[in-house]
Amino acid sequence: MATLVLLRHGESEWNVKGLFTGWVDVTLSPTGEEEARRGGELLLEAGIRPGVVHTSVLTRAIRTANIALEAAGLLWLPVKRSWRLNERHYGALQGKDKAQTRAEFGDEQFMLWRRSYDVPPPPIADDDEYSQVGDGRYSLLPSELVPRTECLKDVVGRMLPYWYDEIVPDLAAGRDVLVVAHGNSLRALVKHLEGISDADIAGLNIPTGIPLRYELDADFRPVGKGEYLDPEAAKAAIEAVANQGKK
Ligand code: DG2
Repeated sequence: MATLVLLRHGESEWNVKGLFTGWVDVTLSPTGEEEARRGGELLLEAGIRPGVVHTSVLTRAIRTANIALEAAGLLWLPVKRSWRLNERHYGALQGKDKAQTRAEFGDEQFMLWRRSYDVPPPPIADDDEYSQVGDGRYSLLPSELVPRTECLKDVVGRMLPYWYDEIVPDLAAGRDVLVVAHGNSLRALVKHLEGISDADIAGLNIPTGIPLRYELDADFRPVGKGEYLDPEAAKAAIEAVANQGKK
């Protein structure tokens, strides 16, 4: 049986400001750094010893992994990074205030953009200050493959090849795996793992900095639901994510 741990990065500077972030590369807030440390301590306390770590190519996930691994005494672990674990690209909403967007477009449209499975926000213009076209970290991706917007279905589509081609082989090699990523890229992975329907995934929110543990069977399917290593803290934090944009 293999152990898989999913960790959303600690609170980012734009999470604090209530801005849609997506592929914009913001760093952790001081609280986020503390959450990352606590995340590492929770791994240690639970006796979880991953053999390999996977992160997105965004600073908030990379720094969370580093801080958590240091706290767990595992800074030496091999780490693999991929844009396929990046946050969902939030299109033209990137850099916009969530509460203002909700007030301007109404609750229904706001929640469609944020949580529907297949409605992407409007695409971002290539010359927008928050566009990723020309960002050197995606230089191996043809420009037309750099997303201008994504819905969760798009994230499932670009994340799953990474799950099958990079993460499952690590699990198959007998290593426990830690994945440090984002609210929506992890929602996409949890949807796949737990077989959550397109409609029900709207109700799933992932808190920052609290490790979510799965025990997997021989086919790399969870034997039960994911368990947060600090269930009480997770409950409150999930509520806070669900309520973002309500001011
Ligand atoms: C948040 C998620 O992503 O926002 O892009 O704003 O996990 O990288 O902080 P993260 C963003 P919501 O979909 O929860 O509004």
